[in-house]
Amino acid sequence: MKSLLAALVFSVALPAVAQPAPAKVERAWARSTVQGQDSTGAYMTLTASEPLTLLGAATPAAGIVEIHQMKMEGDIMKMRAVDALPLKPGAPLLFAPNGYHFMLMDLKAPFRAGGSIRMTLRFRDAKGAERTQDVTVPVALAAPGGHGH
Ligand SMILES: [Cu+2]
Repeated sequence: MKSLLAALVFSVALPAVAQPAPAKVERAWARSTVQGQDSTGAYMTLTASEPLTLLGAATPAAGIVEIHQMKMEGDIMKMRAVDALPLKPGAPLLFAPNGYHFMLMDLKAPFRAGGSIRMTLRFRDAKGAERTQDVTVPVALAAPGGHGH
């Protein structure tokens, strides 16, 4: 029974290893928190190599992760949750303060600059199959790499 289970796990795990990452992830970072703060933003640039829809993300560091969009409505900056985001192959999609971002809520511990969190991005590909991608996201006070956009 044990060896059958091991074989099953192996055969299930194998295709995931062989599959290339659905998207290129660049400039990932999450904003560090101050005492008592229980939500923060995570940012990155995603470039898909095939048509993808971003469905969401998860991290052990937060109870809830939502895709948010910041938008000016008149003179007021408003934030709203987005269900899913289409990614065009080769067209970088920016997650940045004042734009799309991952809203991390119900944080399990303070986010300290210099540390990092693990995030799992969830996509749907053109065939309707769900794909996931693990990302290591450094925690920082501000966007790394100066003023690059
Ligand atoms: Cu937000």
